[in-house]
Amino acid sequence: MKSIRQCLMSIKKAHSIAIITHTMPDADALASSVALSKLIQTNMLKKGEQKIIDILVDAKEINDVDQAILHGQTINKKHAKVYDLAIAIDCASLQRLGKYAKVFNAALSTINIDHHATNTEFAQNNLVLKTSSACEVLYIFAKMQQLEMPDDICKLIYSGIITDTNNLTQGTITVETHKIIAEFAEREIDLQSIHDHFFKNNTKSKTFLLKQALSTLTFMFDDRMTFMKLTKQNIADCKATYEDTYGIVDFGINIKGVELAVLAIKQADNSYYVSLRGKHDINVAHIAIAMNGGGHEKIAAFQYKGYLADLKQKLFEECQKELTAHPQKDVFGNLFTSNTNLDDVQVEE
Ligand SMILES: [Mn+2]
Repeated sequence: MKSIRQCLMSIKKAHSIAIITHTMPDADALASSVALSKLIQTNMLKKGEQKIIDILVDAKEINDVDQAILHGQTINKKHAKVYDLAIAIDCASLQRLGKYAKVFNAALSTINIDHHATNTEFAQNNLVLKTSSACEVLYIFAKMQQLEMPDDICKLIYSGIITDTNNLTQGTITVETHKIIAEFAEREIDLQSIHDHFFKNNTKSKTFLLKQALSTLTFMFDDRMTFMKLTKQNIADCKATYEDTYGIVDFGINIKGVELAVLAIKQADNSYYVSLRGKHDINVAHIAIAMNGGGHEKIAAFQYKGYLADLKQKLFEECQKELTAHPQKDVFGNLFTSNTNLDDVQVEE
């Protein structure tokens, strides 16, 4: 609690604030950045006070769906040489800030607001809570400090929650997460439109990219794992953006019996960005960490510099370890019965 109050104090004190989110930003990264900027503007300015609040994000491209989050915002315009305060949001490590890590390091004080279990607590003040999204951390922060949250901020927070949990199907979803959504529903905020915006709005390009990825899909380890790959060229051919690759790996994990899904994307510099998804008892963070990456139990990623053959060899070894440690699970057998342990069920002979 001490750190939450300290965060508020240093935000109030600062005349210039840089809000920095991670490279290749997703909806949660952008929504939490904008929501934080608006929270400060709505709640933390003294009468007549003007603060510099700059949103910085090391992004080459942002797709149209996520771009909508930035509507009315100017990003990547620096209005201070050295900021009084830099706030990293949705970043598990300093590295994730990309080229803006320098700005973060130069700032007079620093805050790290995040929800990743692998967060390295790299700031002076670290507000890291294991929740659904950076947006949910922000909501908790705002509630604890009794900050005003107008509808536009709630919409941003809802956006971060539903996208980082893939429509409330994965990640850290708690009673609190549901309560936040219930509160927004009670306020009659138009949640359906936001939902449709993120989940029923795939572009033709993204769909073609998905088709490409699926054409490379292979099953491994007794069909418990899927592997897909994409290249920068595939993305260009489909006139898609890098962000369009997001969510493709889920088509692997959504298959019956598959408990581990991998998507490897070859980048322009020949390095690979590898997305991992887990199901049941599989913890993909173990695999990501072994490969010098990070993330959550069911969603993780890492970068790899080297040949695909070497990547595959190392990665598949780690995957096999994780799969062997957790035998295949059939969770559907007793899904709709109240008996959680089938051994307890009396069978008449
Ligand atoms: Mn996030």
